[in-house]
Amino acid sequence: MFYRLFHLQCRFFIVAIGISIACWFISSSVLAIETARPNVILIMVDDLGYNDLSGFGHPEIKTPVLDQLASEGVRLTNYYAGASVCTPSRMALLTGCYAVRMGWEQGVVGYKMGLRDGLHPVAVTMAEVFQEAGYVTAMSGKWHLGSDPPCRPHRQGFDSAYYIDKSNNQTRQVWRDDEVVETKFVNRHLTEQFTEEAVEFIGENSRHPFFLYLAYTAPHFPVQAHPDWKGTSTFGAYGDVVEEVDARIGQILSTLSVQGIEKNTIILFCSDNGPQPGQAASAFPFRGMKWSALEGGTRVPCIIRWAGKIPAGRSTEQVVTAMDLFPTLCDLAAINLHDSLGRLQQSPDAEQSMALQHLDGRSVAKVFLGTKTSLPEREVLYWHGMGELQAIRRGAWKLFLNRKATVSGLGVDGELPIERHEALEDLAQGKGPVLFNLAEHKDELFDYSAQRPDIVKQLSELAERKLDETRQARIPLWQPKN
Ligand SMILES: [Ca+2]
Repeated sequence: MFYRLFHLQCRFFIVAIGISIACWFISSSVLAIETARPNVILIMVDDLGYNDLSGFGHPEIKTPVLDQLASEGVRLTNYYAGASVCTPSRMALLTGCYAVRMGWEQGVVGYKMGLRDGLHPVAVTMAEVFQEAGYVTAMSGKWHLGSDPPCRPHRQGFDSAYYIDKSNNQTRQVWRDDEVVETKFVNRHLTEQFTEEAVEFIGENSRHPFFLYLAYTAPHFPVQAHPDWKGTSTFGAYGDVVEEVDARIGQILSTLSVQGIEKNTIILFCSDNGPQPGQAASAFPFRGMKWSALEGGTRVPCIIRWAGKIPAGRSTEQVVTAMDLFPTLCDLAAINLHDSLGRLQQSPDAEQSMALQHLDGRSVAKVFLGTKTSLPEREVLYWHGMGELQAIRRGAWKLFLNRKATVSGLGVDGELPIERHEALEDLAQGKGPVLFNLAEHKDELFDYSAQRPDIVKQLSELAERKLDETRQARIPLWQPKN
């Protein structure tokens, strides 16, 4: 009897130790995952052109912080914003889908789109996926994806949001979640304010994985320099504003350093579309500006740094789009996006009749990590800001379905040498589609359509097929019922 009792006690003791050890293993491995998960800071500026950073070739504007960031990570020379204007570009960035899949037809919130229209709450955003994965999520900056309560950022996956709901030329209000906290912001102070908010958020969350979307309104018009930067650049107010953004990003990086988390934080910098016509911004050597399907409309600077993980000092010509960032950042953070999307779309809020979110983006994590130099070719679709699909790219080939769209470079043409003006006139006089080779001619002025009818046919068919596909699977634009 005594022996049996002793034996049972021993067994109980051994099981208890076993459970304790197992618990220790589980908790320590959870802790290991917790500390290993990288923070993500996604910085997007507004209307900055391809040529507007010194590291991307600007002769006067000085952006030492971003140039240094690029030297510590990867500089992307074939990065495309999700669309040529603000609202659809932000839809694409945050959902991983072409904006037409989100019901976008044309324009931006408050211009060609209703003031109360926006990204439908059933759309799953990058912020929702990071939030579900246990990240603390926040945004600071410009939203422009809907102003009505269901569309606001803190209902689209951000735990907290400090933002202006439209462009800085469309509103004077600054919001914190559902409250207006400033009724007449001073435009020249916005970059400072959004930075201060971001710095505070990083300081408060440095011991927990976080996802921060810092969407500066600069250098979108009206271009007004902060008093501390006024006259500091040699490129007028536009140069002052871009140089301030660069310095403010320096403050973000210093904060990471002070908190000791610079190695565990992925920083991604990009612009939302090309230069606004009439501003001092430049997309050189590309033609086309904001709204346009020419390269300058969506080819913008992009830089990613993840110290110690992404090999430094590289430049890639791999075609990467804003839609790729959602799956790529999830991949880098070891989040299973497929599973997360499945769970989030089945939430009680989702309206069953709506299409499942089909991502147009793909992960390019291996290119960033340096384990692959390139990925299989795939197409890029170019919509005009007024909603028409105008062009398609695959490899170096870019086909404009209608040559009229290629003629106006919106101001950049003035920078072209005189012989290129003749090329532009020839282009205007031709008929049918236009085929460019971006590897040969960055300025989209030499037409190969007569020489390569095979490529014209292939790309025309591909464009038609992709257009049909994106129109079939769509979540409607959110619009108020009354
Ligand atoms: Ca913009």
